[in-house]
Amino acid sequence: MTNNLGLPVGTTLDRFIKRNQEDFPYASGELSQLLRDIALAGKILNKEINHAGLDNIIGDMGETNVQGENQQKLDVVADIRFTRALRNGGEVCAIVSEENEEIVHLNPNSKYLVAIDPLDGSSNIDVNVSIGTIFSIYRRKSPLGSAATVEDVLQSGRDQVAAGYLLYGSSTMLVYTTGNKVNGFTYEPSLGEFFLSHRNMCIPKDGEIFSINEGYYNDYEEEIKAYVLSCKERHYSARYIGSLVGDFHRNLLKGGIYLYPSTKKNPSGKLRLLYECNALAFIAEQAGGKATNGKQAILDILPETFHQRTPFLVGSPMMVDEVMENLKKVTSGK
Ligand code: AHM
Ligand code: MG
Repeated sequence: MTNNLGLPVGTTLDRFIKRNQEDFPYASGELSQLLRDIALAGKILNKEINHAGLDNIIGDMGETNVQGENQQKLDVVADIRFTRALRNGGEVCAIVSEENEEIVHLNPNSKYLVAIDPLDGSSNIDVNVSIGTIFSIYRRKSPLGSAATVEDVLQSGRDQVAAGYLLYGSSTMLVYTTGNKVNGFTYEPSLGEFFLSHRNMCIPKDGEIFSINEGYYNDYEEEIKAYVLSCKERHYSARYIGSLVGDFHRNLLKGGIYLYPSTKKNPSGKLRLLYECNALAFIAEQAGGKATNGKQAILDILPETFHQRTPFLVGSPMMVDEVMENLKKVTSGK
């Protein structure tokens, strides 16, 4: 029995990746293996997150437990899990991560590079609220056999060959794109498999949800304040988990906009271009949405530094367009 994509019902992630690989005649299978390695690390991390309260991995780095052992913060544990899976998998020449200052060099003979936020939503880790992993995959520019370079890392989001996220929520999901639609897979823990559950995800063109930290309202630019007020006038729903992956995923399914704009204190916002925004912008565009820093598409920004931050507005295209119109009017003095 097959579904309307011609795929067997109950398609596992492995089968889906394999089928997709066959659609690209020149693919050599390395990207497929790399996606499997990320999924594997996600399964391991999912197990640890589920046990976090019991396993003594909640808390600040530097604390010791009653046995005098160092407690590891879950986001550091996550970084270790993904790095180990990608090192063992052998398909990645280097990783850049929100958790490390510098490039972590892996297999110099591999052609792919990964940028990752291993566990996003720090403030929610210790309180049992949804958190996520965000990743981008790039093809290196430097020759095979050498160490990855800064230029390999500082590519624009348009150069991503794949991107995705894991959401550790009421169920665990993997959502990814290789630049040809967005598909979502739900984890079935007793079988240890991700199954295709959300085919060809498309964001509604318009929505009635706005996600922004209103605690910083007084620090936002006037046009952002005006937009927030107009959402309230229209009785839109305010939904803000404070976990980017969770907020993004909800808006992707239901239609909405997520905003982390510049503030007086942080003119570049908070979110990181390489580890958070590029991947979600790629997914948003593939799903029919938009992502901008208020001036240009996120994917067109040429990064200058690894840990660069950017204002981030992402979601349903009509909602993003509306904010952009307001911003343009102010810039042009109308
Ligand atoms: P993190 O990478 O330190 O976890 O920070 C990113 C998180 C996002 O998941 C979330 O949307 C945002 O920070 C929340 O920030 P704030 O508490 O300033 O609203
Ligand atoms: Mg983060």
